Amino acid sequence: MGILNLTPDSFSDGGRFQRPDAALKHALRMVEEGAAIIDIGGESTRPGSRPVSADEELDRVIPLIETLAERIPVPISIDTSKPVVMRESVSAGAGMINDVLALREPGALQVVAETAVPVCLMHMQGRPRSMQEAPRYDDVVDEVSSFLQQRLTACEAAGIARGRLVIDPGFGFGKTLQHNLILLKALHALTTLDVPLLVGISRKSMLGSLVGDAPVNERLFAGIAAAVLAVIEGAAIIRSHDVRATVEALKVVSSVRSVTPH
Ligand code: YH5
Repeated sequence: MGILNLTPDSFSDGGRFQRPDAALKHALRMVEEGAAIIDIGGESTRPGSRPVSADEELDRVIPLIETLAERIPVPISIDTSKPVVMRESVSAGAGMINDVLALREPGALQVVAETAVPVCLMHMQGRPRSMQEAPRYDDVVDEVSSFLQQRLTACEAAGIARGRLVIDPGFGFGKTLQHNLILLKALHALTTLDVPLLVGISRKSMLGSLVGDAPVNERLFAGIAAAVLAVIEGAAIIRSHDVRATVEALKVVSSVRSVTPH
């Protein structure tokens, strides 16, 4: 899953965010590099960030989804927690919903039940504004696993078929470095829930802290190691900014896995 960079572009003449042609070019490049899904969303879930309004989010993502849906050959995933953005994005051509709140916003379960697309349910302790202030767990693996199990049950009760569901432990979302490391080491435990596992570690601060406080643009090698470990431990989808490097590293993992002696 390639992350479509929607950072503000000072050369933009079409609003606060990247011009559609620049976004399209980036998406096409990630597809060429091997991305099977393109994830788009605002920046509202970074630690310390404030929520954006639904109108602002719709203005930002709907025109882009309409443009991309006709021009790229892989599904577009919409990274949002707002039911109205989910509904309008699927109408505009999105083929997946990626929700860091795991459909806990009022109305989200019903909106998703009225669509037919896959949905990723992510674990987060707290809210982006304050989630990194004092994350606390008695047993992080147990708590993340129980939460995801509860959300799977809530989805099925709302009429969302289990075959549409994907889960994600939410690296960096209300977790200390130690919590993140424990989760990565025990990732395999989540495969017992019997739905595909998505992992997003790309460029996150946990990588920075492991390699001498590296800035965001110097976390690639650490991110590749984390992606490889995640796949070995059972991840089915890796969410990454660095598609070519990730795909090449994971080709090595797949090749070793699928080789048969003699
Ligand atoms: C995720 O893990 N993450 S948005 C801080 C960074 C770098 C990257 C520089 N949406 C996830 O990518 N959806 C985000 O420090 C997500 N899983 C799923 N399913 C945060 C992000 C980031 C934050």
